[in-house]
Amino acid sequence: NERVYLNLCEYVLKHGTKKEDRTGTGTISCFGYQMRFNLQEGFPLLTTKRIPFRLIASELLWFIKGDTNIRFLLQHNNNIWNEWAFENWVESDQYDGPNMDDFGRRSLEDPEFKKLYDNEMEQFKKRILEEDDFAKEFGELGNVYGKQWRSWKTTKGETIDQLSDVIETIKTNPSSRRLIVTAWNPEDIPSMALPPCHSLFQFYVSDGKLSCQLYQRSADIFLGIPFNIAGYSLLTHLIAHECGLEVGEFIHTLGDAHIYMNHIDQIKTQLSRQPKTLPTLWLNEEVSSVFDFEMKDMKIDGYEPHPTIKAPVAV
Ligand code: THF
Repeated sequence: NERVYLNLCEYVLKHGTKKEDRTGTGTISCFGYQMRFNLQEGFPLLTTKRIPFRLIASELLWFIKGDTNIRFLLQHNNNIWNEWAFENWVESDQYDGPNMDDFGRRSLEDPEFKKLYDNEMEQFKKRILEEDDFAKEFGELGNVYGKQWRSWKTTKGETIDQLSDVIETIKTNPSSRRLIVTAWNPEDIPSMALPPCHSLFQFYVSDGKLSCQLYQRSADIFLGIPFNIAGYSLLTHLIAHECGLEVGEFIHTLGDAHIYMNHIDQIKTQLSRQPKTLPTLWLNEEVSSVFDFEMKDMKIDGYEPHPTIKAPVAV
C-alpha cells in the first residue's frame, strides 16, 4: 500500500523536470499523477518515516469545525500553519520588530537571522495564544478550507455548509454523482493566505463502502503529501462511521506534483527504507457525528515507523 507513495517519489525523481516556483526554492516536477489506497488494507500513515498522527487529526478537526484561525492549532501544539499567519503579521503596519522579509529562505541560509526569526515567531505564538484581539486580527488565515467547507458565501449573502450537505446526501442518496466539496472559490483567491492546494473532493458509495477522491492542484511530495493522504483518509473514515458505511478507497489525484530541491536527499533516504505493516485506526464508537469528534476519540494502533526525517518547509 505504502509502495504507491514510494512509486510516486521514484517517478518524479526519474521523470520530473526542473521548474522554478513561487517560493524561489526550485523543484523537480511532473504534471498529473494518481495514487489509490485501499483503506481496508490498513490506515495509510507512512511507515518509511514517522508522521505525527496528532498533527493530522488536529488539522482535520480544525477544518471540520470551520475554523480558520491558527489559535486552535496552537492550542493543540500544532505549528504547521504558523508561517502563513506570521507572514501577514510581519507585513502589517503594526509590526515594528526586525525586518522579516523573505523569512523562509533567509532563516535557512543565515544562522544569525534564524535566531531573530525564531524569537519573533515565539513571541507571535505567545500573543496568539494569550491575547484575544491580537489572535482575531493576526491568527486569521482568511477564506481557507474551514471557511469554504462550512460557510461558503453565496452571491445572495447566504452561506452553504458543503460538508454537512454532502454527509446528508451520502445518507439519503448514496448513489449521487454530485457528492462534492470544493474549496476553490475564484472570488476569494485574492484574499487567501494560500489558495487551496486541495481544490476539490468527491465521495462515491458502492457495495456499502465509501470512497473519496481528492484533486490536489499543487503537491509538495515530501512534506505535504504524507499529511494529506492521512488527513483525507481520516475524513473518509469519520464520514463512513457516521453514515454506517465501510471504508473503500482513497484516490489521490495530483496536478503539479513536485519535490523541492532541498528535499531530494531526504527522499532518497526514505526510498532506501523498507515499508512496515500499516497501522489501524480506532474511532470511539460512542461518537456518531463527524462534528462531535475530539482528539481523544481517534487513535492509531500498531504504528512502528522508521525515524523522522527533517526537512525545511517552503513558504
Ligand atoms: N506549503 C508547502 N510548501 N508545503 C505544504 O505541504 C503545505 N501544506 C499546508 C500549507 N502550505 C504548504 C501546510 N501543511 C508540514 C506538514 C504539513 C504542512 C506544513 C508543514 C511539516 O513541516 N511537517 C513536518 C513535521 C512538522 C512538525 O513536527 O511540527 C514533517 O516532518 O512532516 C499542504 O497541505
